Amino acid sequence: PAKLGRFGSKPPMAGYGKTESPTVVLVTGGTGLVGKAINKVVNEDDAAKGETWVFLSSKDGDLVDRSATEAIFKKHQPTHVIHLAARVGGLFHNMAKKVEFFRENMLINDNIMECCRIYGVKKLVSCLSTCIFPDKTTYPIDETMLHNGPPHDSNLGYSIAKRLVDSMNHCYKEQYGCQFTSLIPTNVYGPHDNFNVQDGHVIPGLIHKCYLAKQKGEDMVLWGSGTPMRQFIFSEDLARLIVWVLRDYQEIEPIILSVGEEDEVSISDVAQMICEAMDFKGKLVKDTTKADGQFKKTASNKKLRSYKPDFKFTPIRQGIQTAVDWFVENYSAARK
Ligand code: NAP
Ligand code: GFB
Repeated sequence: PAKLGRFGSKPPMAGYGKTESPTVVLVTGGTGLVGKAINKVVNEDDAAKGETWVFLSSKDGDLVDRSATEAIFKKHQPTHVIHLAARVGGLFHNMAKKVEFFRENMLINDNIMECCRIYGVKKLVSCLSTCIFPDKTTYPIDETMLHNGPPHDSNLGYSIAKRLVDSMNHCYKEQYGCQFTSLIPTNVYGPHDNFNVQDGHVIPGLIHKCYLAKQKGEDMVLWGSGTPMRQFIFSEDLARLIVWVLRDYQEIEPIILSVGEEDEVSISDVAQMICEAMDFKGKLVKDTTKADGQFKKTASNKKLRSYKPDFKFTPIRQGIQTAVDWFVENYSAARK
């Protein structure tokens, strides 16, 4: 049988003994929460032997800037791109900076898509998020509902920029035949997260607050009512799924990458798990003057299950313990 190509089941390019150009995978945002997890997974993946994987940080170039982006593509000549780089933040950061979340992400995404087209990238995989789905919706949410109404106002800027990626993936395919697709992760957590209390997401924010409360013998403050519901995916599970999307998922349509609806937990439940993982014996108090944001955004992973029925997710208690242990061990170097 023809030797299978590294990516997917297509054999190497046919004709005149031409072989495929060597695989160069460019990972934008390669130094963040998800990028670091992909780096770890790829280092343990035999299929990546003989491939070149480049993990970018903003130090390699500001992707908001078109010429800096072009210079990166010129230098690395990627055959595949996993596009993670974005202005990313939790509820409170999004509420405070809607214009910047829109502009920076829209500019980054436009630069990446155009450079992928110009440099003939064989496949581009971009990241959306379950928080960009319509706020007024039926549950569970699935991939077909992405544009069925306005997103929750708290992250309007971020959501509009992200939704444009899906719309433009279809335009690039129709007009230029580009293989551009996107994935829709639910809330992600794990080592190398952004633990900044004001700007970060809930799990790293609560881990940081719990650490400080324990150290100072003070109460730990949970913002909002604690009643909102979320599905959380451990970063290394998401990383494995992203590599699978790059190699084997052939659709232009987005695919939700999330634990099942049955794994949805409340913010209060998560706070309790963090206290236990940190062995924090103090009081957990709620500051209900702070926003709750979306009450729920329950996503279906039925489409993912149709491709990968046996994929095993890390149980949330185990994932939170790993994230807590990493933060305690790496406190000085952690983003906070
Ligand atoms: P992160 O930890 O904040 O990492 C962001 C990465 O993007 C970093 O490597 C950062 O570089 C880079 N970056 C930011 N602005 C840049 C710029 N202007 N030019 C070049 N690089 C830039 O983010 P993450 O949580 O890994 O998120 C990765 C992707 O997943 C994003 O597209 C995000 O929208 C999506 N997502 C995340 C979540 C979540 O809960 N975290 C949920 C759904 C979807 P530096 O390290 O140099 O700053
Ligand atoms: O992860 P998070 O900030 O963002 O979670 P979203 C916010 C929820 O956790 C709200 C509660 O219900 C908050 O009231 N919460 C409790 C806290 N304590 C804290 C805390 O110390 N820090 C934070 N941050 N929240 C985001 C979107 O929505 O989802 C982003 O805004 C992104 O764009 C992300 O896509 C995945 O889950 O509400």
